[in-house]
Amino acid sequence: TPEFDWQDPLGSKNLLTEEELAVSETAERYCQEQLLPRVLQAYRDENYDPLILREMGELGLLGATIEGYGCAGVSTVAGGLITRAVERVDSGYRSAMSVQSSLVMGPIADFGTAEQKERYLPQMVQGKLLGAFGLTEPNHGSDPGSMETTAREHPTKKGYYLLSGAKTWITNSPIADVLLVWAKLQATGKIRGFLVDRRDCPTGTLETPAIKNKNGLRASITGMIQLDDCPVPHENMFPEVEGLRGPFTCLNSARYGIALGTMGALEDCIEMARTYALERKQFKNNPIAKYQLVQKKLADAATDAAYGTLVAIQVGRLKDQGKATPEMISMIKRQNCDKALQNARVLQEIFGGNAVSDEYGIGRHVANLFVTQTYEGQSDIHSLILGRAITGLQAFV
Ligand code: TGC
Ligand code: FAD
Repeated sequence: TPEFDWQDPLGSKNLLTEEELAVSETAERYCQEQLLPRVLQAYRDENYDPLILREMGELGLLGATIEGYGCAGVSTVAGGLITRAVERVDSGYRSAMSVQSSLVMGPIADFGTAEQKERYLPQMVQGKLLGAFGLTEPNHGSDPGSMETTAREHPTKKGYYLLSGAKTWITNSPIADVLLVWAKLQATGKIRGFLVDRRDCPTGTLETPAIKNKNGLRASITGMIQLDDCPVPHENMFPEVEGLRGPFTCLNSARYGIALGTMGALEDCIEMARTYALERKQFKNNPIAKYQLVQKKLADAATDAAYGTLVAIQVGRLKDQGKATPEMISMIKRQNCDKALQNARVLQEIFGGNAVSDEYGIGRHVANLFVTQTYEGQSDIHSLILGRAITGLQAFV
């Protein structure tokens, strides 16, 4: 008779191919051996070491689902297993990687010209060039369609646009070499994607100040993108994609990565809480793991992690077959982020006063998971996307 495995209660491993298991193992080993030992100090210092993306590049973990240009070309599920391994250590490390892979390399692969792909992808896959994705603005977060950033024809320099506007809460922006900025083309009023290459921007036209003193995601660097008549050559605009379809197509991939990624963070919380509960003794020298209320917390969390993992694998398979809808991605992004946050918060109680020490790591996951529930569409926004699909009536406005 098969034995129950509390770390994989519903046997999700059985759904994975040999290649996916190998990718997962490589990623897990790197993350546990190389990332885990440095995360506490990085979080305390609010510091992100860009060398991490180099290391990930060497292992083939960046842009892993993309075909060609030195990318690994693995399945969507394998890409998700990489995000799960990274987020088991810290959501901020996963964020830096997701932006590089899904939100900058992905759209260049999907929408870029042959020259754009040749110029950026071979360097980005190695982590030698770093990317940022600028959609959110100070006045427009959940409603990016109302953005104010514009691109107008350069009045004197032929073949150039001038970009002006501000993006905020942008992962990696202070360290990025190439910033994918979504802006309205003045001539048409339509949203277009522009590859703003820091190396080519004259002084004073592009600033990317960091946003400091965050109370979550501190091991990831976040900033603004301020554009003041920044000249960008016509050939740096994505040639065809127009409107919100551009940014949202890549968000489908990034949101998928978060759905499996947050299961890694939750699994780490379960493992830490279980170990703690077995070691901590209260009342007649009993481990607190013996008490029913503590066991229920672990049972709830393990159930949600197992369910969340299975559905993410199912949707990943459908995505590779061209059968996944954006609403499916909304459903798993919302559910997995919400469940990871709720359970992590409850598991935190198992640590008693020690939960307050950052050495125990659970508080860091809780603070990070709030952010995962907020970015890439806050959970209530995903509820409205689902509500619209179920009723045919939109409730945004
Ligand atoms: P709506 O009318 O719904 O759609 C406008 C156009 O966009 C298309 N579209 C999609 N296409 C592909 N995939 C999707 N998921 C799509 N969602 C929409 C749609 O078909 C339509 O195309 P067309 O050709 O007909 O024009 O637009 P709306 O303005 O009513 O949108 C409302 C809403 C709520 C759906 C949308 O704005 C939304 O999802 N808001 C949330 C904002 C968000 O997710 N921001 C993410 C910022 S990036 C980020 O957070 C990165 S953090 C990364 C990290 O650190 O890990
Ligand atoms: P708002 O849109 O102001 O929403 C505030 C609240 O109101 C939310 O709870 C929301 O659900 C609710 N709300 C809004 N509209 C409605 C409605 N119609 N009905 C009901 N409720 C509603 N963005 C990028 O472009 N690139 C990045 O790399 C990036 N990285 C990020 C990193 C971090 C650490 C953080 C915190 C954010 C990042 N973001 C990034 C921005 C993120 O995507 C936005 O914060 C998010 O989309 C929400 O937008 P907002 O903060 O403006 O909130």
